[in-house]
Amino acid sequence: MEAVFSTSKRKLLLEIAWEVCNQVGGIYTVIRSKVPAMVEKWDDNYVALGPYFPQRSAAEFEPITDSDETEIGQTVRKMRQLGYRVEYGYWLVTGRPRVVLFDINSITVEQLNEIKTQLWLNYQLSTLNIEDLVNQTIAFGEMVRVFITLLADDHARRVDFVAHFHEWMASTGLPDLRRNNVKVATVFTTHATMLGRYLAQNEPGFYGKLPFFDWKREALHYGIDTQATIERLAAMQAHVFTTVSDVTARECEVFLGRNPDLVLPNGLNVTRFAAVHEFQNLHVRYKQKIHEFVMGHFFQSYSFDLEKTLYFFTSGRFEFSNKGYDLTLEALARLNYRMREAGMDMTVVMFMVTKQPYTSINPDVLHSRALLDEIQETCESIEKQVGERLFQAAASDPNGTSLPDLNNFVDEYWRLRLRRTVQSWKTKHLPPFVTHNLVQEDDMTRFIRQANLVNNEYDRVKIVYHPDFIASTNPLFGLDYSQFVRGCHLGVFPSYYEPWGYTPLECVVRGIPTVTSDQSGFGDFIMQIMRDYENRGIYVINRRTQSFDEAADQLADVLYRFVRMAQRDRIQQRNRVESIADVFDWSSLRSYYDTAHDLALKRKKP
Ligand code: U2F
Ligand code: UDP
Ligand code: G6P
Repeated sequence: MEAVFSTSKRKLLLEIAWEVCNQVGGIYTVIRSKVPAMVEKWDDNYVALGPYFPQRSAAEFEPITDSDETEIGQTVRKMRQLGYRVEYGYWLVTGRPRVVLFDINSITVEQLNEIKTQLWLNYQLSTLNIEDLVNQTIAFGEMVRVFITLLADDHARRVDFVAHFHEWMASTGLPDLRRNNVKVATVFTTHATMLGRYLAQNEPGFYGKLPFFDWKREALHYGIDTQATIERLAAMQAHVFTTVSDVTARECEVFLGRNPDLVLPNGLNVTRFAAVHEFQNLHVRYKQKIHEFVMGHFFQSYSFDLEKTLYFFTSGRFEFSNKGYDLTLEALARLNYRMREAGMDMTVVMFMVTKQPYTSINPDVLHSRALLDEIQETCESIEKQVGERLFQAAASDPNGTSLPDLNNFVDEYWRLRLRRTVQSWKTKHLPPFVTHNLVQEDDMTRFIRQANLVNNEYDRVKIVYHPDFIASTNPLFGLDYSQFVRGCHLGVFPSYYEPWGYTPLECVVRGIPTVTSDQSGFGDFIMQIMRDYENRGIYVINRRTQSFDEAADQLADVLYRFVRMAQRDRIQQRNRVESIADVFDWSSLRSYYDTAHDLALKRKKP
């Protein structure tokens, strides 16, 4: 018998995801940030597979044009000869791995129908009335299957292949790879369960009911039978099945019929500064930018002391209760009450950053910002004029005893211009709590109104709901998301449903303290590996055993303690947060992936 999987053979890893060269959500962050650590171990034997969308891929893909005699190059040619459109090249991200991208339009409607028929006959996978995205993923899954089959048929004698599939969207071809006994060891990672995401959002008391859900009935009820079945088939058929946290592992048994073999926590490509204080300097620099926004947004109505202002934020997709936006607003209303009762002179500005349909940025918000910029320019001109004239006056003063009256150095023109601009800027209206014109009212605006967090002058907690992700091209902040995070004081993410949750982790590696929850994969992980996490600026809200009301109180307590900290303590806390960044570097966390790949190879062995 031929020894197909032997320890002495070269190993080659294929990592397959819908989000390779195609950013949709957090999975892109997983794959992309992990590349450098993967390439460090696998070198040329690491190849990513993804879909090809010319517009989106263009910016991060460079084709290989030379003749390429590697196994991958040969297989790409073979697929092209069979009539498939396949792109082959480098993914232009740190680590620069090779990628193969499949143009799903090369699958004809007839072919797609035939694939669906086979999926039904072999696996009772129904694909009636599916949305177009599912059609696309079936075409993608088929091309991945053909590619891996050709690759393994031709080269498995000399190379051990491991194929690591992420999410159902990459995995429609996985069951056939097993069925046809293709010589490849398979790993499937789910980053959430389709059913968990839907049910957590729609079923009150989701976690209590978890063991009792009938997956099929719920899948049909929510119209996600196809997706849920693909997910289930992939989980059952893979040699090794994994997920990203113990929290999600609990759902897998109920919804996918298999307990994960391993949990693979998510990391980041952490780059720390040689000088420790550098990230503190960046905090001040970007905070200044946020100050500018806040002056433009609020000071036309009333002002407050920016030296005594703290910036909190939350961010993520618009899953109102899953992401804990409801809890956050409730806790802020309580914080506002307590701060007012205590007569505090601190101000908290809370940014709610998410994505909702809008028609434009609110023109008043833009206009106010523009006027503030004009005031700033006028002040700079006055400063320059006064400076030059003072210098001349000082140099020509025979005695040099008295400081001249600076008012005399400013032209009438500038005086008037400054007065006019400031006057036309001031308004009696309250500063709006949403920066954009939304297409319609949503749960966020309703809750803000209901909690009466409408930016009254006497409120100590102000709200800025920014229904778009932050990008440096956005005129309101002029910061990219990562700079914005650095400029803030605290990230608030008390999620109810969150398989992992990158946003609190992204705070930690930038030295910004953060709130998370024990129902999020990240929060659960931190509680397992660290005892003094709270002392290090990671606050975990108990959403497992507490009611909404109790959790809101706990969060309000955390926030209230935070606003009473002295600046010195905040600075030290940021140092402590940042010092744990390395724990989440992929160079430490890759080992979980290594274990999964080794286990898959072991199980595949004849
Ligand atoms: C998880 O985050 P995701 O990036 O998967 O979250 P989304 O991008 O919103 O995708 C959610 C699911 O929706 C499906 C697909 C995704 O897994 O099943 N989907 C879709 O139906 N249509 C699309 O166009 C795109 C996706 C998780 F929620 C986080 O907590 C983790 O941090 C993250 C990384 O592990 O994975
Ligand atoms: N994010 C962003 N710009 C923003 C807000 C969020 O790029 O203005 C990113 C954030 O950096 C994170 C991702 O969106 O990487 C959200 O990932 P998370 O794991 O928290 O949730 P998911 O969307 O995957 O459920
Ligand atoms: C950093 C800087 C300090 C600055 C402080 C502001 O630590 O190095 O110079 O005073 O940030 O901290 P705060 O929490 O008030 O934004």
